[in-house]
Amino acid sequence: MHRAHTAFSLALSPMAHKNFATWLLKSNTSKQMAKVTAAAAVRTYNSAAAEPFANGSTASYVEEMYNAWLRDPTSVHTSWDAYFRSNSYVSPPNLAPVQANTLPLTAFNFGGAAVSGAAPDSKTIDDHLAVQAIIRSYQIRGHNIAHLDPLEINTPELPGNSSTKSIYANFSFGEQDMERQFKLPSTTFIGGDEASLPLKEILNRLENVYCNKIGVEFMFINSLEQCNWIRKRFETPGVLNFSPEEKRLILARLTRATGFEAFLAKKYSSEKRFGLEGCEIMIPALKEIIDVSTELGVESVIMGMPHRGRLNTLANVCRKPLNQIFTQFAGLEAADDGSGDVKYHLGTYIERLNRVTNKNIRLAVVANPSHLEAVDPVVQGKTRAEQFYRGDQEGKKVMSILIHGDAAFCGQGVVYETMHLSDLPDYTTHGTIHVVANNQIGFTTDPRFSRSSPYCTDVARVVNAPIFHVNADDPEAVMHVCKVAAEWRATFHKDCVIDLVGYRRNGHNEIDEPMFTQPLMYQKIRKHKNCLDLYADKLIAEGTVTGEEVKSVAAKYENICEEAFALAKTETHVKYKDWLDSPWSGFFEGKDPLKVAPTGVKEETLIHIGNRFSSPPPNAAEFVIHKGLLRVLAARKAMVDEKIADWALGEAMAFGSLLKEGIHVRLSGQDVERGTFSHRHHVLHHQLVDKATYNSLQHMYPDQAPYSVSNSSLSEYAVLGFEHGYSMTNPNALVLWEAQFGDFSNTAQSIIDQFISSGQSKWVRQSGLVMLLPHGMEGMGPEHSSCRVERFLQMSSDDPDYFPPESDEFGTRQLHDINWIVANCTTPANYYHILRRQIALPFRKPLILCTPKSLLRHPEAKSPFSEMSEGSEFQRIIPDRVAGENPSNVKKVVFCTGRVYYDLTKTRADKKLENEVAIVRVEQISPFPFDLVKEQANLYKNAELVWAQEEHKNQGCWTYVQPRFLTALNHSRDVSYVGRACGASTATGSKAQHIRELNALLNDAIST
Ligand SMILES: Cc1ncc(C[n+]2csc(CCOP(=O)(O)OP(=O)(O)O)c2C)c(N)n1
Ligand SMILES: [Mg+2]
Repeated sequence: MHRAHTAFSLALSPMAHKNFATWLLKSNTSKQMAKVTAAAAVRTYNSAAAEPFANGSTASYVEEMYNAWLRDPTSVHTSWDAYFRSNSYVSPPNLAPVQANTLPLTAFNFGGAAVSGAAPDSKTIDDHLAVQAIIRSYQIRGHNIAHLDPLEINTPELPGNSSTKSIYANFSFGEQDMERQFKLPSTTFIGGDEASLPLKEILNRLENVYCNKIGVEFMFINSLEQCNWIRKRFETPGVLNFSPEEKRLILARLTRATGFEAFLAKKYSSEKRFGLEGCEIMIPALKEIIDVSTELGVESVIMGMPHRGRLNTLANVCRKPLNQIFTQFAGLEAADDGSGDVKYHLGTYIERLNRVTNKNIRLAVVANPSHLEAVDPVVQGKTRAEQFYRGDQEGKKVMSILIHGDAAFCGQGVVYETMHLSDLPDYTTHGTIHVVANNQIGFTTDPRFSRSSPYCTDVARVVNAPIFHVNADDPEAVMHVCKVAAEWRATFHKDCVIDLVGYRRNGHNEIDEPMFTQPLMYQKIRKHKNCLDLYADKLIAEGTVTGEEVKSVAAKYENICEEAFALAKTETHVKYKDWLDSPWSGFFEGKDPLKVAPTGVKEETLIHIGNRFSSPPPNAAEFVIHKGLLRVLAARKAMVDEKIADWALGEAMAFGSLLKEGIHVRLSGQDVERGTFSHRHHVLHHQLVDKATYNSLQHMYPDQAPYSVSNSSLSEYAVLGFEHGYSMTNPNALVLWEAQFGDFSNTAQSIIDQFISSGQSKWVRQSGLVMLLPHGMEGMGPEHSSCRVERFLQMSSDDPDYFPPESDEFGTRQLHDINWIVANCTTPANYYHILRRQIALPFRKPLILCTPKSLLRHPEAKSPFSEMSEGSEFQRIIPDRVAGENPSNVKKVVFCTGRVYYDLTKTRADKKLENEVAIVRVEQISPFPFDLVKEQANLYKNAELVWAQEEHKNQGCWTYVQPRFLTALNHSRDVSYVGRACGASTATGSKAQHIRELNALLNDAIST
């Protein structure tokens, strides 16, 4: 393994000589320092070496130093002596809780070296410090030399004789010291009830705990409590003892996991299934995590995982009916709408009794695309939402498990972004258990070419998550690690990682030939017995089971598979609905699928919301608000009194009225609380008291739904994925994600392409997520200008050549049939309505909304309350009221969308062409309002029709609207383009050029 290479080279590097172990152990730099020295010496690559003195990983060590120095200043290194003399160190009272088995050093009789009760001599102290350093070395570095690789191809080959004896010979200790009794420090639990142990026993126990089949990486954690918690779970004698019943359960589960893959291999030998062979233990591992978590109170587990072992997980962890899985191999037609997905991407949702804990449990595996790790934030968002709606504030009832491949875990940046959400107040899921199915290969690439870090799991260190590496061929070690992981999560509600180090018995998929690229590895694999056989042999040898029992368990499972296989053969269709991961029970039932609830509300409601939104907190006298914000509130109040709304007020009206109706509103994204453009100000900050805030939208009505608004981390990929996952959970919530500027959303492209645009078609799953994308060519340069609306439109699934049948339900039916809605509103009222329509619809569709920047403060971009009150509704097209009164005078109709409308009207006014040029706003671009465009064109029978846009010709809406215009006009009239020429970049960086281009397009558009 790559880790070994690093450990080894650092042990030999000159840097290694400088570390604490060399002087403390009085060792020379002999090559034969072997295991323990290697464990100590690799300190230099650990971040601990660079950490400040008293952080978690070094704190207890410092304290031990300090205690030694107190007893005898010469017993420590001169640098420590200087440090302690400078009074820089204050011994923290609670740093190292004293263990029950701790005795003062003076209580020991060390073979005559010290007399009981008398001060110990310096050799005794030195030797004790050396022992403590050894213990510490094992705790920090033991994982580097643990036997984690079942194939043993990458185990470090340390020079010389690495037998235990020769290791100790190189310390100040010799053979003669092995029986000497040493007091155990408070930072180890290897003694159990013993306060001291012979050196030999100390070394044996440490070797077993830290260098056997489990490698625990945890000493970087900045909490002594957490470090001690972990030490206790691994060091306490007997923790790895399993009862015969437990062993039989592991065997039975391993049999099913192995039998499932074997059955598929037998029946569908030429089908890709991304089998788990070489890491089958993952199935019993997941079951153990779920069992222990259920026992500890969890009722719902949401899982995300890639291709490898997915079918096995559905079958043997979720217990999805086997016949449904087998049906996926039969190549049948689908019984329901949609385009479906390949079998190893599908999701599932199951409620069942956990037979081990006798508790009901809900298990969901979230459907995911090929894009590795993209599902991670989606799972987190869904988990967070489920916790929120259950009132599970600490994550005691709902948890997530993320399963990763080794190459993807370290290679994909979204893993890091997702990890960084793990402790944020509005994004935490209170601890995720990450399981890495580490088969030591990614497709055809070896780890040494796919990562620069020693382990594939190092990304988890940034959030202080403990990492439990374990040899996947040791089922009992794996189960222990899983148990500890589940308990860790239940105790600390923080992430942790299980690194299951196995191998991949076949090629990347079952059709691939692995010998092309990994010949030596696969020669080993061919000779290697599978985990089930190894474990069965062990249990038979120790007398826990008989050979007959092993065979009968396997035969029983094969029968179950055969029966399901026969049943699957009787199926004539696959049903996508069987694979839904987030059912919305009760949402669709009894609803007219084409009836939209009204979006206008009573004027008094608008006034009430407006007044609250423009008022300081009720305790205003004590709550010091920034003067600038007092002016903002006063301006809002003046608007409410005049019954008009600007953009921020229109948005607040939408949110407030939905909250009143019991709809939870969640707005998330970078700096959304204030708003990138300082227009929103949903969270007022007390100018004198830290963390004292007021959010008026949370105080609109006593019985309102909750309002969540949260500044996110500076991520688009993970945060958009998270909000998408959030929106999947509850249809009765408005979930919005806002990009800082629209173009930054492209760093989340795979969430947009793989989930938002296509999720319903692939996985019959709906989402009403709103993406707010600030957009507009305002001279800000190539970035900060375009949200690349053309990309969203290109993915819209309405047919450019098809004019749907006209009826009263035309608009709703279009919404029903399309994959998402793309709009660019020009008025606060229309923004308000389109947000409310998201909830008024009897189904859910994602909404991609280009949102304004300068319009936020534009004096004309305001709406009277009458356009938001009862009877008003969203306008897909806003006709030209003035020109429309005398349409026969109109020579030219300019269709446009978004903020350019205001520039066009100003130019028209300047040219006094209000009667001759009509300007029609297309507010909902997709699905295209064929009916209303036709109506407008018919109104101006003899006029020239143009589409004007400020984006370059190959960008913006033109390529989407052009063919649809022709369809709407039945190809009887033409529509021509006015705007910028094609461009590679979205906008010029030169202000002067920007103005020149804008004026040209405005003059072109407004001319007759
Ligand atoms: C984002 C992304 N890039 C590339 C691929 C193509 N691909 C599929 S599996 C795979 C190897 C994955 O290796 P690992 O994460 O170790 O999982 P394993 O297949 O070994 O279980 C690659 C590169 C992909 N699916 N997603
Ligand atoms: Mg792999």
